Amino acid sequence: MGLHSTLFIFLTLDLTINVCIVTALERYFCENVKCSNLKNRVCTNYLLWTVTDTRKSQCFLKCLTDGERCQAVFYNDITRKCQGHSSVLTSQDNCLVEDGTKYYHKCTARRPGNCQEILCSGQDATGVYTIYPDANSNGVNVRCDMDTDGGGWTVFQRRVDGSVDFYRNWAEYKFGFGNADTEYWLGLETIHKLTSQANVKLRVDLIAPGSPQIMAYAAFSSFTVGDETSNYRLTVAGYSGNAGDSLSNHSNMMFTTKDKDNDLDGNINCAVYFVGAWWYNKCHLSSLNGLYGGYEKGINWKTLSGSSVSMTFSAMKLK
Ligand SMILES: [Ca+2]
Repeated sequence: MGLHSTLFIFLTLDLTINVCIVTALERYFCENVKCSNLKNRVCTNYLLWTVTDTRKSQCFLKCLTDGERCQAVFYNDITRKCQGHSSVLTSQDNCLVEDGTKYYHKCTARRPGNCQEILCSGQDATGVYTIYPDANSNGVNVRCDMDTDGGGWTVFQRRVDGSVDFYRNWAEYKFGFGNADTEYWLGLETIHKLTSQANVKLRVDLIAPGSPQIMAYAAFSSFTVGDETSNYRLTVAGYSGNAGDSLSNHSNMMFTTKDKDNDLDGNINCAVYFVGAWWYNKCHLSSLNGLYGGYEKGINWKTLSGSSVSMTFSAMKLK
């Protein structure tokens, strides 16, 4: 009788402790709802270990005791399979998970590199966020478009009201200017870093004036901006949309500002002539950093509105 009582007390204590552990562990892990139940993807790059027939709390505990090495886990409530991962997944990663598998990352997991990673962490409201495009750098504020075409878009150029002067020099275009709340240019250095990953897409949203005004977009399935030694050379391809393609014509061009002429026109500096800064060739089909409201030197996207009409809104975004 005495032995049974002792066992009973032990089991009760054990259960109590377990409940406490579960509660505590749950606080360390955030379910990544946007990245749970993804199918047809393979994540072997980051797989640290697999444990079968285990409870979720034990799965979390194993990841925690693995320290910094383990950043995230997949756990399947049905098969009770637990997989530890060395990295928080991004939109660039391929993951293969079974039906019912959920993805959890440490709530303190590494800082987001772009808006897609912010979306993956469960923050799905359009607004200004801090991203860390370079692991060694300080954060930079950007506007994240979480609504358009699946969300997760990192906005790197935005014109809304003409409140920010875009007729700027090389250094300013290199490092960025303006305010992510209103109008800004993120900076060629940061854009270069953000397009250094594989499979980056570009989307350009535009509003042309008129009554009614015309909303249109141009999407490109591939987009990169080279480093400074290439003069931030643009490569863009794979147009779709309804604004017309006013950018593929600029692919392979270098960036030109009023103080650095890299365009193909031997007589003029296109940035000076058109009061902008762009990947001009000789000179342009598009010039979205042109003069706000400018006539013929404005924010042009010629396939939508010709050369004299200036857009009242433009946003360039990538993911
Ligand atoms: Ca020139």
